[in-house]
This record gives sequence, structure tokens and C-alpha cells, in this order.
Amino acid sequence: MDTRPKDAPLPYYEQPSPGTGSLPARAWYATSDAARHDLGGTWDFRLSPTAEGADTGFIADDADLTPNEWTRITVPGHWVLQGHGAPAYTNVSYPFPVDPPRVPTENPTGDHRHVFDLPADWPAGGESVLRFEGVESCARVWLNGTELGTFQGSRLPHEFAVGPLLRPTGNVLAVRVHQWSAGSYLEDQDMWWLPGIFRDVTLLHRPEHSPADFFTHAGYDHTTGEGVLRVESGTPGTVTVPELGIEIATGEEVRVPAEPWSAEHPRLYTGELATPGERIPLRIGFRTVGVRDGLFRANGKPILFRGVNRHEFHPDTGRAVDEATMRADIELMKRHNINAVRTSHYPPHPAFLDLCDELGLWVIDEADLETHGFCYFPDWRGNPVADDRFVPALLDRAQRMVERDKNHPSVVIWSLGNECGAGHGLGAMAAWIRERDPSRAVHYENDPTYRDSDFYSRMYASHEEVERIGRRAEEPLEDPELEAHRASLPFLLCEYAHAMGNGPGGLSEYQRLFETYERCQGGFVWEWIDHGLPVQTADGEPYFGYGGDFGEELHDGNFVCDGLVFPDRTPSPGLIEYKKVIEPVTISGDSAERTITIRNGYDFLGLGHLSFGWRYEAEGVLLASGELAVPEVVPGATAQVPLPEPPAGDAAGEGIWTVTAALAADAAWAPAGHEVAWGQIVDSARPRVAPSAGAPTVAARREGTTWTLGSAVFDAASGELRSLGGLTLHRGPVLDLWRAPTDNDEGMAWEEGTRLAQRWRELGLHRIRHRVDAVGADGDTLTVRTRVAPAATDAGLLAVHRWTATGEGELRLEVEVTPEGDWRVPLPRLGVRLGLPAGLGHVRWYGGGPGEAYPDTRAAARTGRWEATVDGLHTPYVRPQENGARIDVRWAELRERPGAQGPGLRLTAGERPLMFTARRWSTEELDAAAHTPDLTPGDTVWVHLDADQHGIGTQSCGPGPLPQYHLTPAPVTFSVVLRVLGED
Ligand code: IPT
Repeated sequence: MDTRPKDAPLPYYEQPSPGTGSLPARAWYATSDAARHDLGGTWDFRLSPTAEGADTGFIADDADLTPNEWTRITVPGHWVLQGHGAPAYTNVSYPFPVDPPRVPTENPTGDHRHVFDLPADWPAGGESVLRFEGVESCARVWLNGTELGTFQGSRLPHEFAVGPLLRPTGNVLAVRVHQWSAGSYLEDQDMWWLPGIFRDVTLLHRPEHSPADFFTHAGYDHTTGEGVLRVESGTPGTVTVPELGIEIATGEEVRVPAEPWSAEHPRLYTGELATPGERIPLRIGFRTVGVRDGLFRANGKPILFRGVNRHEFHPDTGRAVDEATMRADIELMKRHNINAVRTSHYPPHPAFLDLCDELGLWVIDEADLETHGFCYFPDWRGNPVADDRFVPALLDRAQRMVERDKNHPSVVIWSLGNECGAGHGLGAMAAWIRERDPSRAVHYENDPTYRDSDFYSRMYASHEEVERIGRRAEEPLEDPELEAHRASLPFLLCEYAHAMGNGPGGLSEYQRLFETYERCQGGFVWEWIDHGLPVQTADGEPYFGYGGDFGEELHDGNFVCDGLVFPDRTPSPGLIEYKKVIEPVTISGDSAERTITIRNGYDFLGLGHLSFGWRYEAEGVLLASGELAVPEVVPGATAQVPLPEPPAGDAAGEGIWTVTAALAADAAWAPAGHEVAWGQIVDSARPRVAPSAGAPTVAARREGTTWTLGSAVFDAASGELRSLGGLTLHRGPVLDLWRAPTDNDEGMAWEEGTRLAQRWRELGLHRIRHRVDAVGADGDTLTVRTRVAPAATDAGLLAVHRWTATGEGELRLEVEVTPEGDWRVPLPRLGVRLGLPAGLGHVRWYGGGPGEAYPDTRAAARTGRWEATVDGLHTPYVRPQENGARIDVRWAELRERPGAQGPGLRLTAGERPLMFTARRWSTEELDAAAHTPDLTPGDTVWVHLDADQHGIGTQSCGPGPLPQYHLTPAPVTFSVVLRVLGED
């Protein structure tokens, strides 16, 4: 048997060093006049279960690709998403035994082979390089039978000089890719493990006298309004920017009046670097960034990051993301007022940064580095960032990122990586970066001394902690020098507001803190997209799967679905909320004072690019509208504008002005008319009139086993409403406390070490019992007294339901709830639920909308008249959970047909507007579902009318709801009028 001698060197894939044979890193650029040839396409492929089980005969010209071993695969792509092996998801845990730099013998290995001809016009002379933009996790490369080298560093470019090996036709490129390598220890990011050649493979001609590399330094002097340009190039040449009349030699500096680049106004100047061998288009954005006087500034001004963490993800192709998808991401971000991206947790495809330059986003470019799985060992024992053997690989990761991306104006901060604890390897990276590119700031979060960081950066800190840091009242570090350093830094939340499932809650309150405390320069929501992968039920119904759906023995479930957009990039309610919370213009007002206050929250822009409009609605019906003249307002300032007169006359219903700010002209990322911001102002002169308690029209009568109240029939034993004016109820309104726990309800409270949902279940809130204490007439009122409680506890809620008939086919229900006993947990919800016939599938309502909203996720809910189907009210979270509530609902109608048509039921809230939810499955069915196809419509539309719900918070990873959003059991009374609607 073949065994490796004990002291033999480790194979290349287990070497902690970054590899052999590749060229020094250099700047990426999309085009030049040098020839390039894309090698992507369909390649030959063979998967082996181990690193060395298969021979390397496939590198030969005349290799015999045995048909039952070899198949075809798309490059770029991941083999596990193309039918070979399976994806696997772990968050923190390494999915293999931890013994760096060794990896398991079971090491899926993909042999890739591609035969290509050189384009007929491929230039003679010069050099040609073979470039890989990304291969996970380790590759060994041969061209025409000659080994070029090996490399690790999955999300980094690697180039090999291949000129002398090329032939006009029949070039055989062979790439062996191992899923696991020593590099895997550095790539423990929270995402799917997806091996493969997942980014472009390109053959690039390097003409003689073309620059080996170049570095564009384009600063902006805000004191003079000048751009300062210097381009360094290995090969001397000329730099021209015709629009600015610039023509300089490389290495020479020029200052010219210019417009600055910012994420808000991404002004790019087109230029060219011409050396004798190559002409390279330049896209120059003049900006100067850095930390000065404790604040991160761009062009002299402190900026506020309204950011998001972006992983590269497409449900069909994993981290092989095409340019259209990248552009779609950025457009969607810009349309939702996002101004910054942290490229969590690796450098993105380089084309993404070109798009950020062009469309305008501030970028924290993060090195391909995370060693989080070592946190499970005492003091992070074995952590590669504190291990000399890995330092060259760490430096390589810093260098390849910086060299590749250094010419992008959008990149303003280099981040050393994510969740690596502390170690001297990080210090080495920071030192190298600072030396090579002092023009940008450096970020690292996970070392509490921040010795290598220009930011005091935290993730998932509570509002309270952020406030403390904002006030500069944080607990000092012991070491005075480190304390002085940290105290000098601006504060960032590099991750916050974990967008898993329903949520995140509490965004508005974070934003207030960012706006209040200068030191708090904003944050980056975790994260952009749910990484759900498409799967199908046995009968072909498609849905999105998550960890554990692919046979993984170790996985972290749906923690991989925690984005602001669903896997198919449909915005989730969390994104709509974020857009509202971070809107760059805030519109408020006072109807008594007759003013609208408009605040410009941009860092650089005025308001000239926006057009303002207003509408006046009475109970959601438009009465008047117009344009609003708004004077120019400088960033940070406010203007007062007179509120348009409310229309005369006495149209019924609550009066509300809605003021909007929309793009006046097309932007690169959205068409003219795109709404950027809005605000509503309630007309104090025309308040809502709640339905009066009304004089009861008929008396309650007992008839056998029923009670009747006009056209309403009640069950005499349970007190439940059975029918009203010919409409049969499947379930009468009964008190309800339970909701299908959200991912945040299921999240671990960091301080207490318990999960709210678990406490709810331990108390039995999912198996509540209703004891009927009395059903009887009390004059014109039918009173139903119940005690609602789970088994095994003496905590309960006394609920008194008072029914009166208030008109033909109309009933008023008042519910008075009094808690008794020892309630130690907040309630999930407090309201009534009723079951209606499935035919009532169309909903119209007046209240908060159009999307779902909860007490701490309600900024984006605007008051108006809205319409949806019952199916359309449902939010399809990848893991089903409580969703779809509409807040502050004054009335809702459920009908058989769209519009104000068809028979149905109208529900009108009393003094207190209610939360309204309608769905085709019960809370219990929603709670039991693990994937969307587990939800199947039954014969009932379940309607919830809640006085309140517990807040949402962001405890799936972070703090729970703020105290003011806890639904603490307390006496409450709410009422609703039910009226049967005829065919009208
Ligand atoms: C934090 C990670 O940085 C991020 O990659 C992701 O895993 C996120 O959590 C949760 O989805 S680390 C966490 C321990 C705070």
C-alpha cells in the first residue's frame, strides 16, 4: 500500500502557503486594446471522491476521457450545483475535523479540461497570461501538458504566464480543483460550501511595453475644488483625460478643477493610459477619503453609511454571478436608498466594483478571510491568523485584493476579513495595506483592541450600546494606549439588523442614533440576499431549500436565509422598511401650523434632482393633489414649506396629506418618477371618526342550543358566532395569543441564553384552552365570558366578549381582556381570530399598507386604501413563519370578488385601529411548516384582528425588540363592527 512517509512534505493542497507559479497580482480592468479571449463555456469534467484518487492522464493531448467517468460542465460554475455532489451549508462550524492545515481524505476533486484554439488574430510576440478570477478552493493547472502551478484563495485572481506554451489550435487546459485545502481554514464564511471554477477564465495578451500594473491616484481637494491625478505605471506612458484637458506622463501629478466622485453623485471622467504596448481606458473618480479628527470623511465631509452586506449569490448558479445580476443588485440597492456595500466576506467579482464606480456606492472591500470556526476552542486555539505558517497566505490575500481593486473610486475602505478573532497575521495584513495604499481606511471588527483598524466597528450591538458609544461613554479598554486609539475612532456597525425571516425590527431607532451621534457613521444590514437554493417536492412543486435539505450531516438550517431580498431577488418587507428608514430626505409636518418640514439628509446632494408632490386623501380617497415647490436645501439643513390648503367641502373621513419626493429625471439606476422619500401629515381638523358603540337594534334571544341577535346566530354552549346575515363562519371570533414564531422569536437571547419562542412553548401558548364561563343576555348585549389559558399554569386571560346588534346584518363586538396569574413572558399577539369561507379571497382595507408591518417594522406602512388577494397578503419567507399583518387597519373588507364587489364581510375597528391578517392556513399549520410547499390552502380564510403583537426585533442574531415593543400582558379593550356585505 502507498503511504506518505511521516516527514514528507504535505501536498500542495494542504500547504498553508498560497501556492506556486502564479504571477504577481495586478489591477483588473474590463477592457483595453490588448487581445483577450474568454475561455468560459462547456468543459469536460470528472469528479473524484479524493484528492489523489484519479490519475492526471487528462492533461495530455490525447487523453482518453472515459465516457462513464467524464461528463460536461459549465464554466464558470460550481459542480455541486450542476448535478455532481451536493452543496452544504454551515455558518461557523468547519464541516470537517479541525487540524490545520490538514484536510480530510474525502476531498471532492473536480478535474476540468478544456480544449481551445487561439483566435486567428491572436498577436504574435509579447506574453499571454491565463487568468482565473475565482476557483474554490485550490487548483492545480496545466496547459498543453506542462504544469503551470497551484493556488489557493478562492475569491482572488491568479495569473500564469503561458505564452511559450500556446499553439494556434488544440490547446489543452487542464485544471484540477479540490474542494478542501489549507485555504479552507481561511474561508469559513457563513455561506454554502460551493467548490468549482466559479468565475471567469480568460486568456489575456500582454503586449510588449504594456504595463505590468498601474495605480490611479485620483484625489479631490475640497478646499480648492480640484482633482489631483497621478497614475503610476510599471511601463511609462501617457495619461489623458480629454474632458479636463489633461495630458500627463505616468508618474506626473496634475491638479485641475473637477467635480468630485461620491456615491451620491458618481462623477466619472473617461481617460486613457497609453503605453507603447497598450491603451487602457480609465474611469477616474476624484475623491479623497480617510479618517480625520475622529470621523471618516469623503471630500472633507463626514458621511453616513446606509449600507448592506452583500454576498455573491444567485439561486441557480451560486457564487457564479453574471453581470446582469450584479447590476440588478446595485439598481435595487440604489432604489432602496442604500448607499454602501460591504463585500462580505471576500472581494466580489471585479466587474461588480466597476458598477459601483458607475452607479455610486461606497464600498468596504473585504479580504477573502474568515476563521470563525476556531472560536469554539479555548482562546481560539489554533487560529490561523495567529499562526506563522499562514502569514504568507494572509498577506497574499491582502495583496491580491488591494492590487486587483485599487483603481476603483468606489472602494473607500479595505477590510481585513471577518470573524477571525485576533492575531499577528492580521497586523501583517494591515501593515502591508497601509504601506501600499495609504489613501484608504482599514477596517477590522473582531479584535476588541482595534489595533489594526481605523474604525471602532461592532456587529449586532444593541441600541443601548450604540448610544453609549455615540455618547463616548463606552467601557474603556484596560491598556491606556489601546484605549486612546479606540477612543479616536469613528464607529460603524459593520453588521446589524439581521434580516432573517420576518424583520428586522428596530431599524428606525438605530437610524435615529446614527443621526444623533456624529461618531456613529451608520451601519450595514446583515445581509442582502437569502441564499435559498431551488429544490422541488416529489410532485414537482418548486421551492427554496436551505441547510439540511441537501443531506448534510452538519448544517445550520435556514440561517443562510437572512437577506433583505428573497432568493429570487424579490424585495422582502425588510427592504421596504429599510428604504423608508434610511430615506435621504425626511418629510414631516404639522397640520395645525400648516407647514411641511423637509430635511435634506444627503451628505453631498441638494434637492434639485427631486420633484415634490402632494396628495390629500379623505379616508384614502383622493380629493386633491399637486406639485410642491421646495427651495434648494443644503445637506443637513431643513426647509419649511407651506402645507397646501385642504380641499373645501365635507368629504367624510380622516384627512391625510401625503408628500413625496421623486427623481425629476432619469438616473442611471432608476427612471424619472421613482419615489425616493415620502411623509404623511394627518389633518387635525378632519380626524378619523370611529364607529360609535351605537344603540343596539334588537335584543338577544335564546333559541334551543343557540342565541340570536338579529340575523346573527351564536352557539349557546361556546358562545361563538356561527352565522351573520346568511354568512356562515367556520370559526367565531375567539381570543387568540399565538403566532407562528418568527426566526427572531426563535433566536437566542444573548444575555439570557433562552429563546423567546421556547419560553412561549414552555408556557404552552401554542396549546391554549378556552373555558366558557358564561354565555348570556345582559339586556341587549350577549355576553360571553371565557378564561383563556394553557395547561399546567395558573396564568390566564379573562376575556369578556360583548356582542350587540347595531344594524341589519351588523354586529359590534367588544373584547375586554384582563390577565391574571403570573405572566413572565410577553404575549406573541393579543386579538381574535375568526374563520371565514375560502371564497372570501379578496381584501380591501383602509389603514397601513401596502405591505406587512409590525410594531417595530412599521415605518414603511402608509395610511391609505389598499387592495390585495388573501394569497397576495402572504409573505413567502423561505422558512414559513408569522407574516403578512397590516397595521393600523381602520377597516377591512373580505369579498368574493376584487373591488368593492360581491358578497363578503366588512370589519371596522373601534377607537383603536387593529392589526389585520388573513391567510389560507391556520397559525398552527404555519407554525408546523418548514418549507413553503408545506402550506396548503384549506376551506377557510383565517382572519386575525389584533389589538397588538409583540415586536419583531432582530434576535435571530442580535437584540430582541426594544422594551416599548414588548407585548406585556395588561388589561386591554378593543372592539370591531362586523357587517355582512351584499352583492353591490
Ligand atoms: C456574523 C457573521 O459575520 C456573518 O457572516 C453572519 O454569519 C452573521 O453573523 C449571522 O448571519 S457573526 C455572529 C456570531 C455575530
